[in-house]
Amino acid sequence: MSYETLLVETRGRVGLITLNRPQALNALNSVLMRELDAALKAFDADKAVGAIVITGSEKAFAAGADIKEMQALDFVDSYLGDFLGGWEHVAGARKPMIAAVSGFALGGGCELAMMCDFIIASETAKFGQPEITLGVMPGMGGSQRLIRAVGKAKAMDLILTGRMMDAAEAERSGLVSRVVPPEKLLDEALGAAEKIASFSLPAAMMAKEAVNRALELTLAEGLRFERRLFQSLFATEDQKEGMAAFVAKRKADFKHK
Ligand code: CO8
Repeated sequence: MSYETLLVETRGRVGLITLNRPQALNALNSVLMRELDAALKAFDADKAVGAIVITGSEKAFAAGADIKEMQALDFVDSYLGDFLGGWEHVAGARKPMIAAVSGFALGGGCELAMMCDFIIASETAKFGQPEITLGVMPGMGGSQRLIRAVGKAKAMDLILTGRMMDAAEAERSGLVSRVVPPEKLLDEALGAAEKIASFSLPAAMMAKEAVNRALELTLAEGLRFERRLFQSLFATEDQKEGMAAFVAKRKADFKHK
């Protein structure tokens, strides 16, 4: 399938999606949202893919929602059409998903990066929620996911002032897991994704599910949920293989990759 706003390919067992609207710094319009949803669904369904990387260009991961597209929207159209509602499907991708961020990740771009399971940033990355400067506020999860990632003080600072934070501050704040030089970004993200894809896919997907549930459940319910998933993995051949390989001092060869 070919896309108008994305480049989609596989590298080994990694599905790589490159946002590709260079003329608009990868601003997220409705075509891109639909295409990203379709590409993620295709990777989720593809047994040859064990993890996904989403990236942009060197200058911009994505400079936010497409301001030119949404400028003329009114409330009734926005409400009846559930404007931005489709992004929940993007966030719902089931396989592990890494954002590789270089340059601007602003507004919806920062929110898209936060929909991924973790963010690897280049030293040039700049994160922000500048919606306030446009007379609006975050609408794709920024007010909910940013506070969970960086805490209330930093989230309020970014959302209320609209300022950008650089990669070093983002790493200090816990928004990104690694910062690397720009020329190493894609290799670093692909390497991490390939590593994840070499493990048992049911284990990786359940681990992702459990970590994400931690944001929504009480500790007691989260621990119970985790334990049930953990116990269920003992029904897989990959648990037998992983533990047998450890005991035999050899590399595990997981069946459900
Ligand atoms: N929407 C549409 N077009 C954009 C956007 C955008 N968000 N960002 C940049 N562009 C376009 C510019 O209009 C310009 O096009 P043209 O050449 O036709 O004028 C081109 O991309 C290049 O941009 P600049 O010339 O501005 O490049 P600079 O290097 O000078 O500046 C900046 C880069 C600082 C990133 C600047 O472009 C900028 O401030 N962009 C807007 C950032 C912003 O406010 N983002 C938040 C948008 S609101 C939002 O995301 C709401 C989230 C809630 C829902 C999300 C749903 C998807």
